[in-house]
Amino acid sequence: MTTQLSEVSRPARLAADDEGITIDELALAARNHGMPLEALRHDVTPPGLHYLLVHYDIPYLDATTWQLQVGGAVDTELTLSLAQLRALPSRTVRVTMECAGNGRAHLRPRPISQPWLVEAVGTADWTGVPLRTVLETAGVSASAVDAVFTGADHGVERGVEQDYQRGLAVTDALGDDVLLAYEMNGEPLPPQHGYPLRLVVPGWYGMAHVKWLRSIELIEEPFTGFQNTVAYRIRQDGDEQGDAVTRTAPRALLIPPGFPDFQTRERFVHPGTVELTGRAWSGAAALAAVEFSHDDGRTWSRARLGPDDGGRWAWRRWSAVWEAVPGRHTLAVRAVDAAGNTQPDAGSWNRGGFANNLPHRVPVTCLS
Ligand SMILES: Nc1nc2c(c(=O)[nH]1)N[C@H]1C(S)=C(S)[C@@H](COP(=O)(O)O)O[C@H]1N2
Ligand SMILES: [Mo]
Repeated sequence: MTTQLSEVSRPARLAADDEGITIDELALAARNHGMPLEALRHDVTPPGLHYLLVHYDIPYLDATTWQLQVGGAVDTELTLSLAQLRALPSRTVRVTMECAGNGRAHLRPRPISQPWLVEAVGTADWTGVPLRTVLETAGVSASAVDAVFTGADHGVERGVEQDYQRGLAVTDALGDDVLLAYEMNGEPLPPQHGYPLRLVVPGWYGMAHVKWLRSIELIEEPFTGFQNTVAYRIRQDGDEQGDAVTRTAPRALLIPPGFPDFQTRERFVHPGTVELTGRAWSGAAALAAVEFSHDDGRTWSRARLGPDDGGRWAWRRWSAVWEAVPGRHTLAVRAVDAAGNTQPDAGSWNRGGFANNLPHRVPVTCLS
């Protein structure tokens, strides 16, 4: 047995054609739960139903001694307590957060990692201090290019020991709605969602929203840490550099209609008019439309979009009507954004299973 961690990361494995979910994937899935799709009914996801993703262990932090360090290429280094952060002017932003690996378990071949179906999403009202306020107080040097956010959690990933760390370009870090959040839905952050402080970067996939934040360091070269340059890259081959995973692609989800079978989750409805509803969002360009199909994507029609009163970063409700007739059907939905991007049937496969957005398909049996 080796007791040395390697200096070089190994690429994540792809499952063999007929390989079922492994015990390692099951262990990840049991720790990192998704949001049950019926919870799409809530504008704001109730606590405990929001999806969860923790790479290592949830740190046990004491907010009375915890401090945030801000340093590196700044005029004045800062050390801030939670009380000091709470005393600054606050903002609340409603944000739909989605893991970059959402949908991974549907890909063929399947990248071995957290085996999400499509439920790695949730919407919360995040309250905190605009990151810009803290950065302006510290005075970011003109030479700074990236801000590096470090969490209090520590682990090993593909052979490399590390703190969870992400770099974000200074221009993105100074964005209007980027928060250092200490509340989720009006309550202190739960331990699993980053207590006492996390970063929230609206419109970006989950990996950017660093939890259990303990330091922010401004650096003068682009950040080359693991989570930016090794993980979270869109690659076809394990050894190419690939493109960074950033903002969310459009996605619509359907609340599975009718009632389920306990073991298989197969859905049943009775014949007649079925009201279909769900949510859709897009981080890169604003959501423009949702399309619905009752024949497995052969024909599509426009769904009705609900109000956008949750703001730019929150999902929107959509609805459609389906006249169910006896038999087996596959319902499908897809979102379209203002830049014309939609959810392709093929072509979003990549080695890590990131930012893939196949249309959501739900098989339903209409009883006679
Ligand atoms: N410190 C730290 N921050 C983290 C993570 C982590 O493991 N450690 N996971 C990231 C990933 S991959 C996702 S998808 C989101 C999940 O946020 P949530 O668990 O609050 O839904 O947190 C991100 N922030
Ligand atoms: Mo994630």
